[in-house]
Amino acid sequence: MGCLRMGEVDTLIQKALKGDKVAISKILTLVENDPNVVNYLPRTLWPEKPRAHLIGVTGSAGVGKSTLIAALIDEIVGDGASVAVIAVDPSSPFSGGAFLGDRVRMVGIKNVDRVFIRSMSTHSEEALPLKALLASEVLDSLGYDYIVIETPGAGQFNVQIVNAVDTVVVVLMPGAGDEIQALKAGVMEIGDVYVVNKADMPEAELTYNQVSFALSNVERDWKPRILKVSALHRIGVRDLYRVIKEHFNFLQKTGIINEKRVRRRELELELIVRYRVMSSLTRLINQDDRAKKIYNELLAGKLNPVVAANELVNLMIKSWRLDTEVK
Ligand SMILES: Nc1nc2c(ncn2[C@@H]2O[C@H](COP(=O)(O)OP(=O)(O)O)[C@@H](O)[C@H]2O)c(=O)[nH]1
Ligand SMILES: [Mg+2]
Repeated sequence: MGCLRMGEVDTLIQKALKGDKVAISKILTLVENDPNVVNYLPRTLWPEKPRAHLIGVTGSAGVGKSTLIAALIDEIVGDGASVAVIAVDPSSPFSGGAFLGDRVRMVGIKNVDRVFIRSMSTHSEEALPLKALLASEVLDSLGYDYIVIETPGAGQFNVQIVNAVDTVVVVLMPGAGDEIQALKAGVMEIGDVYVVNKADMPEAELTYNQVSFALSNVERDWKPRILKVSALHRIGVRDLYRVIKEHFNFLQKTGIINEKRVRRRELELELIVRYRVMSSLTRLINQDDRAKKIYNELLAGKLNPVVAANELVNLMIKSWRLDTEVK
């Protein structure tokens, strides 16, 4: 549990359950520093049955994801609901690990007690999807109605988050030629809702038409929606919120929501197992002479990766047995 004692963690949890944002933030830091911490959190901090609507907002840097989320927060809060945001964009204005970013204060959100914003550090890229998903589960258990994950529109993190959330919002901006090409090629058919943001700019209409055309052949039960929005000028944001709710209703009515949540739990399992195994492997190679030897022989080309993996996995299993015997 890092440098915190169990008693302190209990106090934190009690405060978090009462909505104390500093306490929530500290708990998320614990999870971020070591996902295994979830082991020690009480069941009250893990939703047996997910309840929140989990939304992924994805798109290239600069398209206006953070601005859009800030605007969306106002709609959500104005509707009497609560929202937590996990921003994993390193260039995000929700910066500095703040639980309530300056940007949000700047746009004048009134009911700040129903808003929680968390920036995640991008230092250890690999475990990011796991950390973001665990954080979202904890936030769900704390009762947030909406959980929004902002993801940079590329990379492994993006792929995994897009597969794990309930609703995917793809944000584009006028003149986004490459993205339109990607849409036509079908590699961007990940969105439930497409937002052409910065609709206050001259080329917005053209981009909107291109996106509509590129998506016109998509055959799905849920036909992706395309919206023109100006996040900065707060135009079309209410429509976006309405469509997001419509999609959630669709997921519930069709029962697809359950499939999504099962898939999310499966992905979490896979990510945790991978995290455990890889951290165990790293530890073994650093601390165990036999493991170190195998590793060096692999690098020197004396062992092939399959043989090396077999031997390392055997050593790992033995070290795990020892672990459990000690306990
Ligand atoms: N003209 C215009 N600019 C916008 C709009 N939304 C965001 N921006 C600007 O686009 C830039 C990038 O926005 P940001 O939200 O940080 O994008 P992100 O990287 O996708 O999170 C900022 O300077 C915003 O003020 C919009 O609707 N219209
Ligand atoms: Mg951003």
